[in-house]
Amino acid sequence: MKNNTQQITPVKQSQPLENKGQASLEQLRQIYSHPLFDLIEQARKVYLRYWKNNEIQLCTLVSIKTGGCSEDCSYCAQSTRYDTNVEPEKLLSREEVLTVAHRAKSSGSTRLCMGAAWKGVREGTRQFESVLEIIRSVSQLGMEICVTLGELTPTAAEQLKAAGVTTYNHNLDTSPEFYPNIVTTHTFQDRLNTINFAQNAGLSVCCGGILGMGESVEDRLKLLVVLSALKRPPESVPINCLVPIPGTPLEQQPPVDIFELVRLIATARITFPRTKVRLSAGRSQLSREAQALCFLAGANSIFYGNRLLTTGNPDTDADQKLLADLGFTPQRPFSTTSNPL
Ligand code: SAM
Ligand code: DTB
Ligand code: SF4
Repeated sequence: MKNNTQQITPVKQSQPLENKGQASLEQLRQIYSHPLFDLIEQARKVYLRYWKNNEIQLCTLVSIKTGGCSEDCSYCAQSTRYDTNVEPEKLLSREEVLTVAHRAKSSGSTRLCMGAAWKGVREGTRQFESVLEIIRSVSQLGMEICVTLGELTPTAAEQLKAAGVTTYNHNLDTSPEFYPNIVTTHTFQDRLNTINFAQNAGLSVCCGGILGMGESVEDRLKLLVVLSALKRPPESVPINCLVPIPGTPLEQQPPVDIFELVRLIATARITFPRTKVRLSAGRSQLSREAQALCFLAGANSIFYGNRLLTTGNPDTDADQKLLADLGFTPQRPFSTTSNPL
């Protein structure tokens, strides 16, 4: 789809899409294609109506099990299918994770997101029992806990909830149509099944995607359509820009256009008024001004800390300066929208 704004009328609708059921692709196309400043204005109105202004969620990522993954996700540094510079490691110990969690908490982060390079987990295995132990310990710190461990069974989802997990991260990454171009070892439906199991277990879900894998704008909007059709809207939507990993099939992908990123963030904000929209991977490649534009368009969460999973993130010093310069304060843990309507 072209960003042809010529025949498009100015934004009139100042209501978010919620309570009107699932967003249609046509609705999202219309929203997305407004003149950029009209789109941002619309998203800003929705943001101000639902969220405390100038607050941002700070989340720290920790890779608790790095590399050696059986899956062939073509963006991923941790797949065994590609010759990347990531060496497989074993599961971190409870003590190692607690050290990171304490450090994250004292640096102002309110959510610990623990990621594992697994196809999935099931109840009763030694590794899963160890992860549950880690979660039980970290949950004593008063931080929100997010985990991303791949596919779940219904019982594993219930056990995660019982251990203290706040949110399960499982990204759909792109449209159902484009998905087979980037992954062949599992299906889009497999991902949806896990999201369902997580929601059925009472976990909130963090689910988003990656821009810049060769998908079209239509694919990005179709992802939002699918997210809007979930039983409950995601608690957070991470919007990642591809970090091209040498050795993967996507290593040569060009960077995402900043205005396409801003448009998608604004469209997500309008589609999901009560959802945290996270400006996720790829922030190191964005200027301070570009990031400010993303926040103006409705992003209200970031990964905070020098590392993502296997790649870099802006230094905490640089982020603290950016947030201070913008007049932002960190959101408290377990915050939801300021407007319960
Ligand atoms: N194995 C689990 C899974 O696939 O759900 C959890 C870890 S996986 C690395 C979590 C998410 O990180 C992916 O779904 C993808 O959205 C994101 N991700 C991974 N590599 C990325 C990259 N190179 N650039 C941007 N996002 C990436
Ligand atoms: C998400 O949406 N992005 C994070 C987190 N959820 C797990 C992961 C980003 C990974 C970026 C590439 C890397 O560091 O390996
Ligand atoms: Fe990477 Fe997760 Fe895919 Fe494994 S399942 S290759 S860790 S994105």
